[in-house]
Amino acid sequence: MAMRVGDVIAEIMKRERVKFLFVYPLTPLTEFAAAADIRPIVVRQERVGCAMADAMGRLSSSDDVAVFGCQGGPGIENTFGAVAQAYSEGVPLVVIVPGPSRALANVPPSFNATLNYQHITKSAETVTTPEMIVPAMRRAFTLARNGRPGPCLVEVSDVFNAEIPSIANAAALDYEPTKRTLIAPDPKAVDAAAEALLNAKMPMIYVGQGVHYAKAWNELRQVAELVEAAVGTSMEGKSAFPETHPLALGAGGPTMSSALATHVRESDVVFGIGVSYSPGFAIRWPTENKRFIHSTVDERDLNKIIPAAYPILGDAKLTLAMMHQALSERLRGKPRGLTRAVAARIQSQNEPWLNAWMPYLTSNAKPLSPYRVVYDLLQTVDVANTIVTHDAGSPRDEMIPFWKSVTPLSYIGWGKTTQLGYGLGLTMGAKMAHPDKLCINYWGEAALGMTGMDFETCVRCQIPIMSILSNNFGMKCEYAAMKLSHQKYRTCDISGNYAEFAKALGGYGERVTEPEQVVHAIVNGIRATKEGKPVLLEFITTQDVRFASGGGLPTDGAGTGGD
Ligand SMILES: Cc1ncc(C[n+]2csc(CCOP(=O)(O)OP(=O)(O)O)c2C)c(N)n1
Ligand SMILES: [Mg+2]
Repeated sequence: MAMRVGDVIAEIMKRERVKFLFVYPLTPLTEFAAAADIRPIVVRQERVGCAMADAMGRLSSSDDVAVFGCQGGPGIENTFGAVAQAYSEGVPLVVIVPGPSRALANVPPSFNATLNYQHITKSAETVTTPEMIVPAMRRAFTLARNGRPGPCLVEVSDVFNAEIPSIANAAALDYEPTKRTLIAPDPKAVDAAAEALLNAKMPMIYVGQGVHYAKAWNELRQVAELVEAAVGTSMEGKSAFPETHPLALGAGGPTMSSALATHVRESDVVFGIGVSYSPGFAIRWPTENKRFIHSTVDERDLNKIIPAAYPILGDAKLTLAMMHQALSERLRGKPRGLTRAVAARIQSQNEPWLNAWMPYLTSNAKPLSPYRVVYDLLQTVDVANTIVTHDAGSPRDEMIPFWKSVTPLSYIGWGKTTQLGYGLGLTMGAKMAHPDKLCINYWGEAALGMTGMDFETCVRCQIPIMSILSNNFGMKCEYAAMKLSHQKYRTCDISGNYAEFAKALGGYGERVTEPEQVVHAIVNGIRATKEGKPVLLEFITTQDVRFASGGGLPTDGAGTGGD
């Protein structure tokens, strides 16, 4: 007797605490996983299954790296977008795919995944002999969860069913679960940064996803409260710091609060912790009269966009703990009593801004204001026990400044690349990771068009998420850029009744047109999720394009959101 390659993969998955196989047929892995009591979740398209695995990795801070499997050729071709998204966001993930036969791996038009995935994975390798599988799996899980997390590809050529003579049974399989090991920063670099922070006139802390992966939430709070600096986050870092805290500025992408925008402009020292300072849909940092402390685990982030006056390479938790100590020594363990003034400054910057937005957040207009939907949602759900994500387009820009996260990893932020439809799979993965929490994705109907059919997976596999659809019958953020084609050929319009769609697939659907129905529908939706039904609430919203771009007011000009 000997184990086959597929049996060994399934056994290794179990040892790596993999509970589900997110999968689209046909791959032999589905059968091997089921034989090992790992439940396959069969989705309707690859992007969604991969996004589910992605969410599991994120929400466990990479403790539980999840696996996605699919067919070679069309399956792995169709998975490309999802892996590219995970790579850009720095998300741990292992993708296992059967490859073309060894004989034809380099003969066109065979799709050679190992070659084609080179630029969107941390590692991509082909297993061509049965014995290679164990070290290949060990490498993939190790790389996925260490350093800057990311997706790793294992392409198994025609050896899935081959026996490994040296492994008679599971007891003979020499495989320990891989570990995450941390890189501590240079104490001198931390010391210099602490000095700079304390000498700053208007310091701020800018928090990225690295704080989530390092589970450094407590350390972050301790440092913020000791140095008494305002704290803003990237979209990925959202929920790393309670957004109701007096020192909180909120999260920023294309849109943000006025206080965050003001601090981005005016701070003289910015302590970026667990951030990449990447371009794209992230905050664009001015660099004049500003010095940046840049803490990251990835040396490729340093001096990528902003000049790093104080580079610190290392894990965010260790960095913050050392920073706390360095600050403590200088302050004799006590804050300087600045908190009240800093909090008052933040409040005075946000007050007129929030007052200007309040009529939209509480609007009684028809079609509905999307801000009213977001605001009512925030007032109605148990925020601490809810996991939320936005989608690309206006939903992201409407949600980021106004949703106030209070617990770590309760918001799945993204936007390094912005693939419409990503949010659904993330929320499905979140619900599988946290069945007791309310899991919500907020999206538009163009996003729904990309992945919406996987609402059927929610029904079939009993994944009772709550989808909040802002249906404005068009790609509202694109009209301004597509004027002529729209005028001549109506290129921006979209149609459909998605509450009916949800019902037809067996879920709970409700279409909402009246402002006074909004809360009611949300309450109905929450109840349905508790009864085990996936929910799609379709809010008919305005095409009005007002966004808090760069901390702006609703009157600052229309059509300035990103896409
Ligand atoms: C896969 C993909 N293709 C194209 C885009 C560009 N894009 C961003 S938002 C958007 C339209 C969004 O429309 P909708 O989902 O209805 O949201 P709305 O802005 O109307 O609320 C498009 C085409 C994208 N982000 N992702
Ligand atoms: Mg739309």
